[in-house]
Amino acid sequence: MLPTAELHIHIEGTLEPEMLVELAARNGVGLPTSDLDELRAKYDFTDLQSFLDLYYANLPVLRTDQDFYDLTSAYLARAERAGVRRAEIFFDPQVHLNNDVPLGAVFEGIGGALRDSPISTDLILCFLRDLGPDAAAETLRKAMPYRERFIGVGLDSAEVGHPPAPFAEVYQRAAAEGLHRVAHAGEEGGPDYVRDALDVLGVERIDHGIRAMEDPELVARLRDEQIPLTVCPLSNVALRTVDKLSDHVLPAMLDEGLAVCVNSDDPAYFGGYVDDNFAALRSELGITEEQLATLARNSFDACFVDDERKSAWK
Ligand code: ES4
Ligand code: ZN
Repeated sequence: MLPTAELHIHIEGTLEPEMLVELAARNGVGLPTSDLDELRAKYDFTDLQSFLDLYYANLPVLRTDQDFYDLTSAYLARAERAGVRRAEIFFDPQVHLNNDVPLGAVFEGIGGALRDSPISTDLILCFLRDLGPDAAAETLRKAMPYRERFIGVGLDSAEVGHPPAPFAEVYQRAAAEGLHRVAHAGEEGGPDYVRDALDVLGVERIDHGIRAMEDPELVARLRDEQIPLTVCPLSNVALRTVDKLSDHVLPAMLDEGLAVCVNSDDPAYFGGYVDDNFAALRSELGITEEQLATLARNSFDACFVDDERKSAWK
């Protein structure tokens, strides 16, 4: 098993149908069906929005500390088997607040599971870009009583039509609080989204970034500045950002000397965890052992920890 860091994982995207049904029953939340095959049949997407519609529709089953604990523990147990030594985990507080779940339950539940795991972990709070910058600022304000429980902020949800620039002020506030900054960019959006995430939001890593490859000048910059890109190959296929894995730009990104690493994004929805992503890269893209070693090294280099801790994993 290749030891790796996982830096692009939405904890809500690890909700497997089995746990969805279990939590729905526990909390008396209705589902359109409890049949696992029928639920799995819905996991067939045409684009990012078609996935987000199902992802958000499933999340009202998460209600209590225990629900968040169980979700997170299940991910961490699976991640351990996948070779994950370090996980920097996204969560979407606005979803839970909108479902009338208090932030305390989210932090207590997820945080408890993190404490009970041997994997090195930290949390990154994501803003839902389609809810706009004012809602993001309000969310950061509400999260400040829990400031010591997360290390950074991110930007996710529907990308096209929701560019980075309007979030400049809330990212500035996050920076002033000593928080790390990342953003999804160049998943469905073009190279401009990646450039603005860097220049306007001051992000330290780009989540996805695959469409940066359409702009040679931007590619040169990403290489020169060694900006980490958290690429999610099975996610890109599932959301039809690429037609098939053999068309993926990951090998070209490696050839360009970009600081890419491999991640699972929403593994319950996209066909597998990070080890499954590595296996698919091997079998369908002919990624070599040497390239796999580079991807793993890049993942540790991109972690938000000091160099001493990194070298213990590498
Ligand atoms: C996401 Cl794949 C993806 N893209 C954007 N936002 C997301 N939230 C959860 N998964
Ligand atoms: Zn993502």
